[in-house]
Amino acid sequence: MRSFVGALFLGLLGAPALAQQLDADADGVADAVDNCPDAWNPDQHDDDGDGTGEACDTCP
Ligand SMILES: [Ca+2]
Ligand SMILES: [Ca+2]
Repeated sequence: MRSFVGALFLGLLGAPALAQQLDADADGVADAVDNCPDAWNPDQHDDDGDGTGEACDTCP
């Protein structure tokens, strides 16, 4: 019973944790917090501070 509860607990926590770890551009910054989720920009530079990284900002 204990292992069943443990598995259920991990299952509930595992799905959102996995979503947070998705990293479409493989720059090491998870999509959930990446300011350019589809552009490789591990430095996350955003000089104008509009929340969109330089790597994908159409109006930097
Ligand atoms: Ca990323
Ligand atoms: Ca920007």
